[in-house]
Amino acid sequence: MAKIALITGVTGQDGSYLSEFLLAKGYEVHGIIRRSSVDYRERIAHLEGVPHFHLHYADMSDSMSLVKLVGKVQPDEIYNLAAQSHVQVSFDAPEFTADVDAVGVLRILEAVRTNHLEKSCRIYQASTSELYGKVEEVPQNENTPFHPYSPYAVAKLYGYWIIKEYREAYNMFCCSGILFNHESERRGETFVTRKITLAAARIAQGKQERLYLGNLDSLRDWGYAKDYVECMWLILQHDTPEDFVIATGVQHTVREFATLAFHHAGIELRWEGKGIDEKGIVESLSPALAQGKGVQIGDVVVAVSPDFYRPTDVVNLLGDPSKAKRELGWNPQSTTFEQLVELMVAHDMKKIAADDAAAEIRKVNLAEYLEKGVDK
Ligand code: NAP
Ligand code: F7E
Repeated sequence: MAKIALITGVTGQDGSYLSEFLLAKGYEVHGIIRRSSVDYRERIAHLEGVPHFHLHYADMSDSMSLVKLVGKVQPDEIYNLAAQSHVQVSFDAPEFTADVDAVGVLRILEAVRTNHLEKSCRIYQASTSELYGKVEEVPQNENTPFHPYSPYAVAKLYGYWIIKEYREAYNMFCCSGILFNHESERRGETFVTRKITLAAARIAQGKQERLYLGNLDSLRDWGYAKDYVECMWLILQHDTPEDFVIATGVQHTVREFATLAFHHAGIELRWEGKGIDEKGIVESLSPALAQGKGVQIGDVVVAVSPDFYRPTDVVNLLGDPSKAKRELGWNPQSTTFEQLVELMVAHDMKKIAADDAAAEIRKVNLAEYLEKGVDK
């Protein structure tokens, strides 16, 4: 019998990679989707219609939908990835964030208990390095005290503790993966890495003049999302239910990420100024770009905007993945920082060129429509 997995957040970056990973392992995969007026299934479009991949409407804020779905699917494993996952947005929508990211976890646990699956169903909770927040030690491991520093992190802290509580109170196999930032070519476009790789590609192709960022000094431990979903699965295959830090153990600033991303787009940057006045200036160009009419040496292509500062910012995340290496046999360095940046930029260089071709076709279609009219 194939194992049955239920994934909340299946349309997200991690949900899409995890679906592929579990299907390849022979699982029957069920995912939760929400009704939307626009198409948001881009990341899983290639999986729709694949045998053993099923989508169901439900919502993390709707207990009944979760209870009914867990009863119908009877999962062996639940991967709870659904969340309002943007830290800056959590300052603007704190109540929604708490409902989905905190109480949503409780709803999943109760849906499992209501269906009497607590002895058979294992649950993975997408916890986060944001729990360490205003960090109390560097690097951070499973025993580092938490100091959440945003509405998102506070909501996720509830999720972490309610998972621990149900593990102890009801002897359930439920665990947190404390994952540090993980990125990919499928990363949401407003997270800093993807915002940078897309902008570097647009600037190199003459489609954007400047990229505005917030705190350039912020330090992150960035890994590759495709490598990290394996850990979610390994955590649920472990003999005992435990929490694990998943990280690379290597740290870089936002500025370093931008410098490397622009390098792969053919633009060498030098940095001038401090704080709000800091600028990324074009120092030199690849031979291909040097011949073009777009970006020029001396152009300011990166500037700082206070719009992207947060009321409280987490600035020094570095994970210690020793436990995951030792107990799960996981290799945190299978994709390095350098490889990650390179593959994201390569993807976005192609995407921006292709988007342009599509926009050209739309322009021609629109011109034809305007000329001929709708009914002619
Ligand atoms: P993501 O791309 O933002 O995806 C979030 C997913 O949650 C989407 O599928 C979204 O559905 C779904 N969702 C949001 N609200 C929902 C609701 N009310 N009901 C049902 N589904 C809802 O996030 P990600 O990067 O894949 O991250 C996955 C999980 O890991 C999240 O819980 C995140 O907080 C956590 N995490 C991420 C990182 C990271 O670096 N990526 C690190 C640590 C922890 P729609 O498509 O319909 O919006
Ligand atoms: O910010 C700084 C910003 O939004 C990283 C989520 O997946 O990882 C993610 O949360 C850093 C912060 O990710 C801009 O101030 C500078 O210090 O890419 P981010 P995040 O906040 O770390 C954790 C582990 C999660 O759990 C979350 O779900 O970059 N930064 N300039 C900027 N950030 C953004 N977004 N945009 C800027 O322009």
